[in-house]
Amino acid sequence: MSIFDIDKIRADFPELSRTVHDKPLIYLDNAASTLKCLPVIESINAHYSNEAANIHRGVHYLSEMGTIKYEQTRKSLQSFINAKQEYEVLFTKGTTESINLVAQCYAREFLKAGDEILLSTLEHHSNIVPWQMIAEITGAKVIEIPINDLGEIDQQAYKSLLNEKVKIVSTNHISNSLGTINPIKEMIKLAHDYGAIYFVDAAQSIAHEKVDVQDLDCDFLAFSSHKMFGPTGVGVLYGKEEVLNKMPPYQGGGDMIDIVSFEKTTYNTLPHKFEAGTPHIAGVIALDAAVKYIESIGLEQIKAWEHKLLSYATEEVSKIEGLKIIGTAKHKASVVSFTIDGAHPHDIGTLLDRQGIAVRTGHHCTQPLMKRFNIPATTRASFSIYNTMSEVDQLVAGIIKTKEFL
Ligand code: 7TS
Repeated sequence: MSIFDIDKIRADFPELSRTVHDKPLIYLDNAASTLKCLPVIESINAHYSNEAANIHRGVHYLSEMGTIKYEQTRKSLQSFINAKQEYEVLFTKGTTESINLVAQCYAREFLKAGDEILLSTLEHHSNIVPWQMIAEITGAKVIEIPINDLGEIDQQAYKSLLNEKVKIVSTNHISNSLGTINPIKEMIKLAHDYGAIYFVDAAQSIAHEKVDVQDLDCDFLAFSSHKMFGPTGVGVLYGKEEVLNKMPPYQGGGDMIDIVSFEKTTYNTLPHKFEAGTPHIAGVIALDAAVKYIESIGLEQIKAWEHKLLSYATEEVSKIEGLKIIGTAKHKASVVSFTIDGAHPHDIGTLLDRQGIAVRTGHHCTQPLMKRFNIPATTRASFSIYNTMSEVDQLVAGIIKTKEFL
């Protein structure tokens, strides 16, 4: 698609034509999960209607065809994130499981008492709690990298926290609550100068920004299919070959073994070593359709459109009296989080919902971040490729109406 054709894109997402409370749906909860495009829906339907069978173990036609398609998604993802090797792309259940896998198989194995793990205030709970669980077991310490009032990671503080005891730095690429785009390439280089490995939580960037793991030089990177128009229950963990090879397996079971005996079991090579049991076959195959869909539009075009939406939404909501945007970083993705004087976000969300507008309200699984801004919650509108300027206008009108009601 050479020209960004919003009508054509909207037609690719059937859910956009439904109503909610008798109003046309305005879906602004894309940071939580995106809607699904037709090629993904058709892929799921085709698999279960005509192609269902287990993979990696049968010699029969359907099993072999399923294996080829499943492995095709790995190839597409390798190229999508520019991984050096296909087997550096592992399938998981989602970003959360990818982080837990690295915490369990890398941190638990290699960290000892006194070692340090740096995480920023911006992190989602899934990029905090797994590390805390491992810190408790190993005696390592989790240390917070602070942010400034704009919601940007304090780079001076980051530099001063780095030392030889730091073994892992883990941050998101883009904050789910505020939309801050973090300068991870520079941060990764600094971590490597001290011999630490860097984990990138790319859950919020994968459908919005070009992610190139070789250019970033990150050691691990994770994302979820459901935030990039793909099915739920599928995620990706990228890891550098040499690091993945050092790690013990995550779960034991079928597919991850080489030879099993009661005396001694040996493990399979990458990527199978980390993929025990029957995976979400239909979901992984449909993820290929999602990757190809994003590529057919192009991340540069996606970014440009979403940036227009962000600028317009920021400008328009800022005019509303008593509304305060939380997160005003210089580099931001299409997320507008806000509070309104005298109105609880839960009430704002409920009243917007009555008008067909889906936003998320709450702490967005970032309680330390809410504490940093001294607020319990925000209302968050997060945009995707199929949103329009007219929907921004309706959001603004909806907020004004809600304010009058409250
Ligand atoms: N990391 C970030 C930055 C996220 O935004 C999320 C989900 C996760 C990790 C966890 O991803 P999962 O697919 O394993 O659940 N974020 C959100 C959100 O902002 N609203 O709902 C889920």
